[in-house]
Amino acid sequence: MLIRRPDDIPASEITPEGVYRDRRRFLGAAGTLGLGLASGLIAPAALACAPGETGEANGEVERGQPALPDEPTPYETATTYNNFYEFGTDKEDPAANAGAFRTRPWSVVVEGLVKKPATYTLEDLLRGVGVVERTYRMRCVEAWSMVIPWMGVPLRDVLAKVEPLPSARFVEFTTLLDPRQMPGQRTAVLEWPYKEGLRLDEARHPLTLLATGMYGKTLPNQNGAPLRLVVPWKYGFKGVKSIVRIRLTERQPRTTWNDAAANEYGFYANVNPAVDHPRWSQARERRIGEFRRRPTLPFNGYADQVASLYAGMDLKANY
Ligand SMILES: Nc1nc2c(c(=O)[nH]1)N[C@H]1C(S)=C(S)[C@@H](COP(=O)(O)O)O[C@H]1N2
Ligand SMILES: [Mo]
Repeated sequence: MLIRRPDDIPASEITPEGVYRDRRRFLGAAGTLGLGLASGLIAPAALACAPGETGEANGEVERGQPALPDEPTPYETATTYNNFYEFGTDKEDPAANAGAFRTRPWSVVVEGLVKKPATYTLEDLLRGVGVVERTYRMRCVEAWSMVIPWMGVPLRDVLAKVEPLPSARFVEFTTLLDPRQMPGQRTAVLEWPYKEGLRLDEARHPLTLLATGMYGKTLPNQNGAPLRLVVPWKYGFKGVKSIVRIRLTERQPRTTWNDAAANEYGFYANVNPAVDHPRWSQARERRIGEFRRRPTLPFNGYADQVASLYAGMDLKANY
């Protein structure tokens, strides 16, 4: 299958040169803490005091290890290490191939079980909806993670505008289909267009965003411009990019990765260290830019906010 095993990814790719440089700068600023930080020997309190730290711990669960900080991933890394198969399957392909992608004008078809179905211009769809900034941990199914400061609108506010009917239970999202602009769509690496879906209550959760920017700037093409889904407690593949269609349905929609390999990529895709991918463990992750692996947290560390959505569900069966 196409999503690569973590072990297939060489260290040089996991930690691009720019990140090495950035990390050295950080360690330099931390002074004599540098050695302890790298080897994991220093106490959480010392970490929280390191320059540039937010002090927010990641909720480290393993005994005897310090909580690790959630530093925003360097912008350069977050925009050059991407999964966006429409522009190629290598991590550097989207940055290399999406530069000329046209994201204006852009429209989004809203259809299905809604009171106000229409083809909305992007501007109309977002008009009157307040933009928020939220820094989220993002966990890819390939067992790496980043921390991204997003800008966008809560999906629930957009849904409130189009008014789902009482019979609506799911939301389906579809990426643009345009092989002339998206070279990856000229090969059958996935079934195009890319589709994803959420249960309506997941879609209406306040953490769920439609992102239009990151790091205080307009969303780069390789990150899913002009509009992409962000669901921080789920694996990254749920975060469908360059959305042109939002459909409210009664039945659970099909999704691209589930169609490609149902035993590997479930519809729910909640980050779950207790449910391994059939070909690798999901218990730990490599935060891009770091060397040691971190433990992966249930729901990517957002359990206190989202676990109640799944009360009574068997999350091993519904992976
Ligand atoms: N249309 C589309 N959306 C997509 C993908 C893709 O290949 N095509 N890849 C997904 C995966 S696997 C991940 S991890 C995230 C990566 O988002 P980022 O490049 O902004 O980090 O996008 C997701 N959304
Ligand atoms: Mo991913």
